[in-house]
Amino acid sequence: MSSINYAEKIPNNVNLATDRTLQRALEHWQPHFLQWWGEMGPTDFQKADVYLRTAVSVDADGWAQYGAVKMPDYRWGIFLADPAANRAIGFGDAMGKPAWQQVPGEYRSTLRRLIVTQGDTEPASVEQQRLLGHSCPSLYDLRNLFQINVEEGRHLWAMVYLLHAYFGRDGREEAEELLARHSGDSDKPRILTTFNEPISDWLSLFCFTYFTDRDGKYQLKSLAESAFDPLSRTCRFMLTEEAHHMFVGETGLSRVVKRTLEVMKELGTDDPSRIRAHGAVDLPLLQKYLNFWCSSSLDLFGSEISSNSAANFANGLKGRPDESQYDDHVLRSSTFKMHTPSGTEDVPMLNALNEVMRESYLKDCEIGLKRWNRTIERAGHAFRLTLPSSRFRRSIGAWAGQPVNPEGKTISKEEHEKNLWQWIPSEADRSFVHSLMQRVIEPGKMAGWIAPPERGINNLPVEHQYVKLQ
Ligand code: BYC
Repeated sequence: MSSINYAEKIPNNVNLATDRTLQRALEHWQPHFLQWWGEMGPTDFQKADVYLRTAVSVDADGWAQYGAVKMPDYRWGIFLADPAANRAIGFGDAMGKPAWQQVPGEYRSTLRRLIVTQGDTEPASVEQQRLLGHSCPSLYDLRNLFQINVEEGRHLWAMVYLLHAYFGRDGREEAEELLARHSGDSDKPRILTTFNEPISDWLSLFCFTYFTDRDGKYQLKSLAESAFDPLSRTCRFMLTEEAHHMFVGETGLSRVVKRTLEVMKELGTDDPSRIRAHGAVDLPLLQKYLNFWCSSSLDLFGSEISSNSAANFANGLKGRPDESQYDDHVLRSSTFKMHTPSGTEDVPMLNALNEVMRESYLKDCEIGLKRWNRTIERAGHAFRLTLPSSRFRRSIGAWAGQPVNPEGKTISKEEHEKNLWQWIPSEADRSFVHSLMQRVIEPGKMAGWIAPPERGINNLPVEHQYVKLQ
């Protein structure tokens, strides 16, 4: 089951050939996807040979094969993790009953909405990043960007497969709509806020892959618990690809910190203007980017108090990441102390699950910061990077629109307005960062604002020509 059939037009491990109607429907969608890729995917690099990995099996070991691929020839397909024998529902009111192989009628529209929302983020991120290739800091980074882009394209395939296979005509229509909405489009924007933010520089890309892809990890893990088994299996395999995207974010930001510290040492200063004049990202500027992308990504968990999250959990549609780590999987009798602008209240745990997930996400985000701060400390500097409070700059939920500073303190509207550009990138900050984004394409060379990676891809040296531009 786990080996992937590449002989077919659409590579898959779901025996697609045995369902001619579904196969035809997906083969009909395939050229629409390729057209979307051509129009909205990375600009101008479609003829380049990119050192990409492609899934060859969904086994834990050795699923990837590496080689030079032109992106439009990437074998996007449908890969589900192997089924777990006799899988039972692991949480909610139907806990212990057999997992569903089909969509129960009463949950059809909610499940479809969850799958569409998940699916919408994948092409959105490709659209957000489409111009970045022109300003890559190295061929190594360019290759990583394209690897992420093709895999996000595959994640779209994952959701489109579910829509086509289990949601009939509505599902097919939704699959078309996934190609019709576009990131930042004023008429048909992407569904979730963060996916309409432009990503026009690599510092933003690294923050996005650090913070937003990590939301992806949490959301996919919670959908991997779903009673709807095909969704669970799809998400389990997607998570193996997601790990690389977060790696790009974490190592990218580590390399920025490293390079900045080198420049600070070289110049013997921590004066931001001198560091900028030397073509590096000063630490307060990096902090602003962290504040921006972290706060935006915190919105992606939804409202603090949510009847959607309660119903999704109780009905078995969406669990908590790593549900088995908890003792109580029904949550009908526990409460959560919730802090909102109107005070502190005990909320039924089921309604607080978005906040529970947001809190554990923030703890996960801390890990990278601790590492970067250790490097900064070792270099002898007092500056520390921090995560903004989950109340800062929120657009969704109880704290939406509240004047709160990055430490989480409510302040006056005037003070908030006056200081906002001290906390998130101002126009001047963004144009400085853009000025650093000069493309470097000599193998092994790096832009001056970022240190080289510690190692190359798949045991190749950093100097390897990861992208052959035509
Ligand atoms: N922007 O009760 P509420 C990834 C909507 S990232 C705009 O507050 P709920 C990736 C919400 O949809 C992971 N709208 O929250 C990363 C709902 O609208 P409807 C993506 C928002 O429903 C990098 C209404 O507000 N996957 O994979 O409990 C690169 C009230 O909802 C936002 C998923 O998100 C927002 N930020 O939870 C590539 C998983 N937040 O439905 C990929 C699927 C909330 O009433 N989605 N709303 O019209 C979900 O599980 C849930 O929809 C959410 C919201 C977690 C997003």
